Amino acid sequence: MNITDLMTRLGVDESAYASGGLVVDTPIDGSEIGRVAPDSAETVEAKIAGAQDAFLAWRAVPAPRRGELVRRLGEELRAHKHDLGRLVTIESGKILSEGLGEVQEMIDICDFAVGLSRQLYGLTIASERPGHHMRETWHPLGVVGIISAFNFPVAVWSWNAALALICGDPCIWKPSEKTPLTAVAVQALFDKAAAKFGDAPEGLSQIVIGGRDAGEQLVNDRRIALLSATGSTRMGREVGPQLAGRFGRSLLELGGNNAGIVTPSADLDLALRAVCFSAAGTAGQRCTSLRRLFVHEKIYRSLVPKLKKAYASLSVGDPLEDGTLIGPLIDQGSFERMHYALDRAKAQGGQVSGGEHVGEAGYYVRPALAEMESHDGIVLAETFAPILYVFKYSDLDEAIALQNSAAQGLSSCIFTRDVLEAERFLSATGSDCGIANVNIGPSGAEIGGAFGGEKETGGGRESGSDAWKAYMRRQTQTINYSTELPLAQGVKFDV
Ligand code: UN1
Repeated sequence: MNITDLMTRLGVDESAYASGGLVVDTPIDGSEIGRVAPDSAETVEAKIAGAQDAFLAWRAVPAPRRGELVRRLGEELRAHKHDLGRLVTIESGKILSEGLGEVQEMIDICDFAVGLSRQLYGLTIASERPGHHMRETWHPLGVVGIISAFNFPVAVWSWNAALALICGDPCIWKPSEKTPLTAVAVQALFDKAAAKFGDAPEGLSQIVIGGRDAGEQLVNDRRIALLSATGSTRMGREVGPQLAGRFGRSLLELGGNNAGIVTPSADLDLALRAVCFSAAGTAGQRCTSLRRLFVHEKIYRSLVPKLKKAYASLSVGDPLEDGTLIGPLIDQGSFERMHYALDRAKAQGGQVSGGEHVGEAGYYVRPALAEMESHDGIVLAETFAPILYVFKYSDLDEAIALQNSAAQGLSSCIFTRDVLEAERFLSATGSDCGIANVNIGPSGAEIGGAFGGEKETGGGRESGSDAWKAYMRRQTQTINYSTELPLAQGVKFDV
């Protein structure tokens, strides 16, 4: 697959992707699309030092001016949406509409961050002491490390980087080794925006190409004030304690095992479409993908056969082609893990339909449904593939309890037209996830809300709402504008 024209239009020099030790393949047909040069420990060190220098300058630039850089980044993304979206599809295998959607998500967070750059509000607080006042001010934090996964190769960077930049923090990004070309292209767009901006310090946003060693270097370096890591719970279990050991801040976006509940009052046609998009779409490779579906016994027999029929009709194939709904899995490892999970589901007594390998080159699969009797074993593991485990339930409380019994707590949803059921699901005793939806699937969140989840999902929040606070340090300030020195809590200390 020739990507030279695409890269040229994105402003990437051939030397950045045509030679180097890391070979990049497209999951579309397994062919080579580029080679990038991995960083060494020395180059990573130099990049961290450069980012730290950039921090000392950038933190003093007024936040609305920092916002101007992010505005320009958003403009570059708008102008190159089609090319970058296509590159996302070629490198990650998601269908073109989703590749473009991912770039739109980047544009959206840039817009959000630009507005935020004129806010970053603190509080003023009443002081108990006469002639005093208190306030809370948010200051830039330091260098932000970003480790991202293959499935959202560019959007997750932008959720972090757009906020970090307006908050006064430089970024160092280690993309997935499976998707470095999109990162190289985004870096070129950032460089273009920075050149138009004028006086952005060198080293404000950089990429590091590498695997585990490069990631660990970021994790262990005290100059990385915040490390935002997206990936498996296994990765988070290593990264979290290492960061905690040096009192570094972490923002973890780890695994999900997202569930949906379909109640008897649900609009079944709507639920069916939402389930297909969220469970089979993106070939089940979103952290928000729907993996477990609880269907009430009264509607099980009308919904599940329809779902099977819809699944059989979903077009699987080249993600660049119009009409394709499901692209390939990222690689052979994913394919093997999917089949391992389906074998385990069958061994647990599950009725499996779908899951077959489709086509020749590339790991294309038909999405699978597994009707399960027991909610245990493989069902409790996150398999990054289009497998939907389906269960029959009779009591809503029982379905919510089963949903919450997964170790992860990212996203969840209920399909119902009964306000009591919807509110019960959203209440303190309902879903225990970071995201809870009514009459939409668990995936496809907008950037305006805080994104992330509880329990083994890691607890981090990125993107909208007040997620920006993770990228700043809070300072409580008390100012005495009197000539007296009254002490708090009535303490007397007369000298
Ligand atoms: C991810 O899968 O890592 O909510 C992120 C969604 C997207 C983001 C997914 N907006 O599905």
